[in-house]
Amino acid sequence: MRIADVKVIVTSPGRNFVTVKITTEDGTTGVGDATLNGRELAVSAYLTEHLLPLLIGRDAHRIEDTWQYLYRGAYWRRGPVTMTAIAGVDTALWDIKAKAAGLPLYQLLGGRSRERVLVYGHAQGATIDETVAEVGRFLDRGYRAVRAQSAVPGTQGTYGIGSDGDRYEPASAGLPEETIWSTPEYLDHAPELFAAVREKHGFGFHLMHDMHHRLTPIEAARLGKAAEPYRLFWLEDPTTAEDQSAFRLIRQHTTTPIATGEVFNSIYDCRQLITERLIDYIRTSVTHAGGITHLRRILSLAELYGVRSGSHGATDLSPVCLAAALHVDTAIPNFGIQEYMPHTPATDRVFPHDYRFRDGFLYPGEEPGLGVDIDENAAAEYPYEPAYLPVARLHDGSMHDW
Ligand code: GCO
Ligand code: MG
Repeated sequence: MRIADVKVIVTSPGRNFVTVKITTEDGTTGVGDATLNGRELAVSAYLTEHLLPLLIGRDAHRIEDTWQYLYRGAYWRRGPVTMTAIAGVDTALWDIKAKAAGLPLYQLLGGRSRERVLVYGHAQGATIDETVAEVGRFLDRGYRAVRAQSAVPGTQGTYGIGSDGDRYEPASAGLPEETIWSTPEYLDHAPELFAAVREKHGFGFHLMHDMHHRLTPIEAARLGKAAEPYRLFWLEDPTTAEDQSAFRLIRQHTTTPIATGEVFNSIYDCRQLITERLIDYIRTSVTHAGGITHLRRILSLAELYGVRSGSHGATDLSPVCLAAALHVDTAIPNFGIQEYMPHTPATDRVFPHDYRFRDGFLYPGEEPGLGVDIDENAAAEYPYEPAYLPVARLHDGSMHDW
């Protein structure tokens, strides 16, 4: 089954997405998500200029060999651009293989380990009261897990707060938005948010919160301790993870579970976090960690150490990524939870899909392959628009982690 054609489709139905579409000689097609928020065209150029010429004529069934060829064959290893580009190709090849077998992808990954995929929603508000009300709205719609974020007084443009209901879209057109951050205010505010949510809605659902890499390890340890009475499902991205050993300090101080990994792109980014049991959930996505082939390795390593999955599912990961994630979630033994932010109607139109949300769970569907496609005519209606993620500064003007 030779690869006859490979395309990179960049489309912007509300936000930018990069999609790889591979067609084999017999006309079977497969799609893969290769979106890297704010750096989309770097991945698109990497694919178009450097990977696509290598793929024509290769056997589409040789997924592992193609992965090794693209990873080792570049000499230059890892990094978000490389690994996202490889992910796009890898996911499309898995889609093709599953279609050729006439099976939904999860069957090729070992078959069902569960009937449905538990998801968490993202509740946001300009005040604690607003966020508490939003959490209630999610619970009313059947969600069993909700991440609560609320604007922090004394800051400007807090992470996780937008204007678009169920979804939070941080990237904006033009140059990066400048936001203002203050850790002391945040450390006082966050426990008040957790207390208010639990007081109003009780403990009968999973509550999580995203710190978005902004704290030092000792600050994160303090917040983890303060959060203990509210029994969080997890605290997400407490500190940056270039130095994985930094998580030891957090671990020494708190029993609040820790999740991280959305910016990781290889198993080497999380090896120490996993083998030293410094985290409870690994949140790496199909799109940013080299596709299904490499993500499976990460999740298998995690399984050995009792670390569960918590796949990143923000709106900047396309429906193609979400579909792929749901097949992985359905098959693996060490599934934890899946992030779910519904895409805009325009995005759903460009990417018709078989997965469905019902009562707090997602179902990947039974169509052969990933169960998602790209409508190229619809995609062409939404040309690329330059957009960036925000940056964060402290009150004195110095740069902080956004
Ligand atoms: C999440 C993430 C996102 C990221 C975004 C960056 O947990 O959903 O933190 O909101 O900021 O995916 O592109
Ligand atoms: Mg996050």
